[in-house]
Amino acid sequence: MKIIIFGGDGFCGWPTSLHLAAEGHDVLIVDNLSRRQIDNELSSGSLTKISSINERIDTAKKKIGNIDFINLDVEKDSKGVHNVLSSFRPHAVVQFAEQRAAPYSMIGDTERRYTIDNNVTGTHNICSAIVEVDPNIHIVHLGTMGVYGYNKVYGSIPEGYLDVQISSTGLDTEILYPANPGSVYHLSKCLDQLIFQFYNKNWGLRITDLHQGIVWGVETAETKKDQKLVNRFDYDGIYGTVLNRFISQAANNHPLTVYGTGGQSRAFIHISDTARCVRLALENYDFDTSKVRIFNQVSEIFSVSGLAKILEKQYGAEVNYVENPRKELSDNELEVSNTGLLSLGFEPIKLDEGLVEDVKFIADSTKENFNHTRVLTSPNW
Ligand code: NAD
Ligand code: USQ
Repeated sequence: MKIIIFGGDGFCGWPTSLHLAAEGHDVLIVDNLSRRQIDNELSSGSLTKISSINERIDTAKKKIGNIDFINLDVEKDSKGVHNVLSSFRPHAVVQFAEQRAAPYSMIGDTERRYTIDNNVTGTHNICSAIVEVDPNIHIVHLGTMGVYGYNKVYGSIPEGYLDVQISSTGLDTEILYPANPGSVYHLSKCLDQLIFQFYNKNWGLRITDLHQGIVWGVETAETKKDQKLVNRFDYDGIYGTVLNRFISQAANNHPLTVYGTGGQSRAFIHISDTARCVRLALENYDFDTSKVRIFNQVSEIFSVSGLAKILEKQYGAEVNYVENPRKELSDNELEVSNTGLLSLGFEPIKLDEGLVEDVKFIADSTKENFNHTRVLTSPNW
């Protein structure tokens, strides 16, 4: 299959591109390298030393499979998006190319506007160009569990749609799950959902939205094949996500930074499973297109304090409860359906299987890069 990976230089996009190429697909990465730019802006790069995109692609061509790269901004250059679709003629595209950090999106006016403009317009440009070039191209988008909010108000969280009864008429129907974002970043993903709903309704576009939980881990079978293929690993207070932060903190004798009570429950998935799930969604493209297909791309639920306790017990990490910089529930229960991907053959990696290896990798390879002053850098909101 010919596949364009928008955002293929990022934390999720790079290992997914390698995995797809390793499985025999023909992959074209389209990325404007803005994430590397933001590393410079925040002075807090990846803990692993990532190669330049050219080194990555040259190495991947030798060691992995068919893979190429084009530098293009999907938000600013709509013509470029159109051109790359008409020249490469993909069967499918994967949309990872968004500003993905909730804290970054809450720094101030510039970052709020950048996140909405970049994410919403970029995603819309892709949909609009697909209508023109070939409406049969399957769009796979990385959404987030954060579109639902994290609570059990409507019971266990279903895959995208909620069964409801209209009280005035008694009608039983299905609606898009009520959006409940917790940051401007999460809001951008809620807006993406409406774009997909309309493009599916009006032009019948084939769209899969993968509402992914928090990704943890760093290496996959493919990134391990050469040091130049290593994945990025964010640990700072803006781009670092909770479990990877805890892993790097445990490996570097930094107290684990539990925000607030640690009673926040979230869904998690290992980076190798991100790549596998995206492949499953791409390869199983023959589905009912009367609505957007939505899957919850998650493996397990943990509370933040529960994760801290696991690392405390296994690695002797010290736990530090710090004031929560975020506006969020201090405690929540969470239950999430993930039957869609399971039915396609997804076999989730569990935390205890991957954790030891990831902590060891981070401890062995990144000690000199860990900067303790980059850990508590989140803005308050
Ligand atoms: P990342 O920041 O590492 O990667 C995003 C990539 O997109 C970067 O390489 C960046 O340069 C590129 N990009 C951004 N805007 C672009 C534009 N306008 N044009 C071209 N390229 C652009 O983020 P990630 O962690 O790999 O996340 C990828 C996707 O997965 C995001 O949409 C994110 O919302 C979603 N997601 C991530 C996680 C997670 O824990 N990392 C969890 C759930 C969902
Ligand atoms: N947290 C801590 N300590 C930390 C960092 C975070 O206690 O050092 C807490 C936060 O307060 C929050 C939870 O951990 O309650 C998760 O925070 P996070 O930074 O790991 O994740 P989040 O901001 O939700 O965003 C990440 C990705 C985003 C993705 C989302 C999936 O950056 O792209 O969409 O996870 S989900 O959370 O399921 O919506």
